[in-house]
Amino acid sequence: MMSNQLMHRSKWWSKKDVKLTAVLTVIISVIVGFVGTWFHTYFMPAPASETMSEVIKLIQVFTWAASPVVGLVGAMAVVTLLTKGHYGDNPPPDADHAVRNSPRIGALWIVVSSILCLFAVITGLVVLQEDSKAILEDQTIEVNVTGQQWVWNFDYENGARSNVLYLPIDKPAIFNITSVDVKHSFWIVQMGIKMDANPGYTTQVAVTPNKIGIFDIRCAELCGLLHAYMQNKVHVVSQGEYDQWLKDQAAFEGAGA
Ligand SMILES: [Cu+2]
Repeated sequence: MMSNQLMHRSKWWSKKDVKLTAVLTVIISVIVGFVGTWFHTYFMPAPASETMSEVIKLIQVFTWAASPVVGLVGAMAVVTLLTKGHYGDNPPPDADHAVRNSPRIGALWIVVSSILCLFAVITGLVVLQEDSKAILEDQTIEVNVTGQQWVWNFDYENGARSNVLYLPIDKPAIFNITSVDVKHSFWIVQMGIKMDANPGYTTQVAVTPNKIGIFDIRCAELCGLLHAYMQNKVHVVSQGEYDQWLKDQAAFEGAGA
């Protein structure tokens, strides 16, 4: 009993295990921050749109914002496992649980979590907003995207139809997305956009490609046996090359009809 009272008289932050937890929190946070941001971006393709660059930045910011939480929980787990023994038949009284019994720490934790959540929501919305800005612009390409088991089809305003997507560089493209059978998800991997394709429904997403090349289109919603093979390509080309392709493709469709 006496030792209990003595313990509460000494400041909690001067306790050995609290100091150890604090040091470990910093070390684990820094490791998780560095490894987390490196790990994520290492496996991500080089961006082919501003949206993708923003998404990668967002992942890094979120990883750094979350790393102190991982650090604190990890440090507490390590310190508890290393320093707290088995009490046997004499468990410590509730008064010993300085952290659990402190309303101040509880309140602080609610405030910190709320701030972290708000930060994630606001920064996320700011980046999403960048996507939809293109929809409001006049100079846009509109493509109707139709998902089906297990291919994507693209219909252009001039009647051209293809399962290879062509886009001119530096011009916003709007996709009107739907599906003829089950739910799919239209994903241009290197451009950082992904949108559900629902039967009987049209969803929209926009992006401005900023790199010439051939990139991957995938389905990001498990949609049946050959879901993994539901892959098409997008060719990002110059405006002139795009216009020519569109004309040829429409003529080809016309000849076939
Ligand atoms: Cu699919």
